[in-house]
Amino acid sequence: MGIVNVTPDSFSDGGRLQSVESAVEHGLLLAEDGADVLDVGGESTRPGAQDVSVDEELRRVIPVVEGLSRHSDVPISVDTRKAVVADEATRAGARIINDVSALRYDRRMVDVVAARGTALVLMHMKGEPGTMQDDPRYADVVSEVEAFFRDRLAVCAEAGITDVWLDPGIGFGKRLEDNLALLRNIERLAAIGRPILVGTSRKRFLGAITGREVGERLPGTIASCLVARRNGARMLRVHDVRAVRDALLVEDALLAEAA
Ligand code: HH2
Repeated sequence: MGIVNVTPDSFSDGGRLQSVESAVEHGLLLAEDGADVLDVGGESTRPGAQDVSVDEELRRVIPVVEGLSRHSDVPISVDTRKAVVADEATRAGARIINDVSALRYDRRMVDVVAARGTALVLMHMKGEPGTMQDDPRYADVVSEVEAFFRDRLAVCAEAGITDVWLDPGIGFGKRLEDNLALLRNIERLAAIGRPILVGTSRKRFLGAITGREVGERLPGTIASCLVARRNGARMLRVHDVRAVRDALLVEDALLAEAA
């Protein structure tokens, strides 16, 4: 899954069309690099991030989804917590809703996903983006995330939503040890019976391990993606599709050789 971020500063007055074009262009490059899904997001959910209004998010996201679906057959996912954005995005061509709140932020989201028949990503997050990194604590993080998924899947089942992916939400209300425990135990989460998506790309826990700033976390990203896949992840949400894909292909070749 290649990340197409539609960032606020690229939407300052006058630069809008150019920004849509560059986001679409970036997405098409990720598709060329081998992305199987393009994840378009107009709201940063980084720790401490502020909420974005519905209108602003629509303004950022919809033209990019339209542009990508016009120029590419690669399935488009929309990273949003808002039902209106999800609804408009699916009309514009999106086929997957990636809701980092797992249907908890906007109570109309469940109806939109059910009515539009899209696939859904349920991501675990403890707290809200604004405050989630303020001293998160777990008795047993893997069991808590597992229980959370079972609860959210029950909501989906009741609404008739069946095409569901699960994502442990690396960095979303998690300490370093929580992120590591989840990545080590993906198989336990996969045993629930749904495919697992994992997003480690350039995240802070990689900086905590390596001491590297965000722009220098590709090696850490690659290492974490290889391990996540070996532990059972079926999809990896990354900025650097080409580099991660190369690493996966080399690992494939080496493991095939050894077999
Ligand atoms: N991480 C971010 C955003 N959306 N969605 C899923 N399913 N899993 C993730 O791990 C995930 C996600 C990270 O936050 P953001 O601030 O949007 O940064 P970026 O999109 O550049 O990764």
